[in-house]
Amino acid sequence: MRAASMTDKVLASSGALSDHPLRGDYSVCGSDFRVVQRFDLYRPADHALWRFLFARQAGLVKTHGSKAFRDGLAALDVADSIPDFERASRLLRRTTGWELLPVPGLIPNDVFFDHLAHRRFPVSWWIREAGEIDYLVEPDVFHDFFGHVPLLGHRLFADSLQIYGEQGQKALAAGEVKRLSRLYWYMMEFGLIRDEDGLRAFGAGILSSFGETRHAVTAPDATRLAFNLARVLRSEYRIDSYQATYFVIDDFADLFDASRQDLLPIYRALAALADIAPDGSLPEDRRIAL
Ligand code: HBI
Ligand code: FE
Repeated sequence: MRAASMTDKVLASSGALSDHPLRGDYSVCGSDFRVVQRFDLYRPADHALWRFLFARQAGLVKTHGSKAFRDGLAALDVADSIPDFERASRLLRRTTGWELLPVPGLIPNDVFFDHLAHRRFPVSWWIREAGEIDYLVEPDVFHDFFGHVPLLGHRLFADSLQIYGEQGQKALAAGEVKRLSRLYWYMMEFGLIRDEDGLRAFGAGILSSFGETRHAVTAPDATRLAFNLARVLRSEYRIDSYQATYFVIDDFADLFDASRQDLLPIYRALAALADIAPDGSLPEDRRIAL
């Protein structure tokens, strides 16, 4: 495929991003969107930016991140420079059978789901510029690696993510990707858990964000609801501000069990019900107190 048409395919399948060009180089990837992680193109300033972001975020993760995330992060041992995806893949293949796949950035839904269903996690290989430390439109290597990769070493989370990929393929066929993507958003990106340390974050969108980590776990004005699959599948989300509502699990088994449901009948039942605004509430919502 030509580079221009690959970019078009990504934009067409993601919707929200069509008003700015994608920054990755799509001319060098195959139809699976894999690229080579070009270590020779990282400048010293890129590694320095990684070290800065890592140190700042690792400190917050100690007090705000779930135990599973902290353990996974420590095992990766990537504080000092932009990580080598091959090295991390060797570790993950032994623990949960996952591997990392370098990509130019966002990839189309069908390709994304196929990779997840086969235990390949797509990771943007480039890092943000120094002038955009705290706000970023497309996922870079810090978001993708620091945020998502630690939990790929956790058996139940890793299995849930593979099943999400399979659910994605079914949702594509059923025209239900928009609804399913709310599960990814509110769990894989913005999930909270009550673990042995109390209320903690495990979602990548939270734990790769300096500001949202504290907001999600401690802000009195954020709404935290007990995880409920149907509630999540009805809930709209915003991509341009902190989340107004977070969902809380008690165990990764909650996510695993939800991921395994036959979702087609649930989609059908929900079609008759209104979506819920990001800051909306229902009488039956179960709030989790701080
Ligand atoms: N591509 N690289 C990348 N990372 C994502 O998280 C991603 C994607 N393409 C599609 C996508 N996410 C979502 O739209 C699906 O989960 C629905
Ligand atoms: Fe992400």
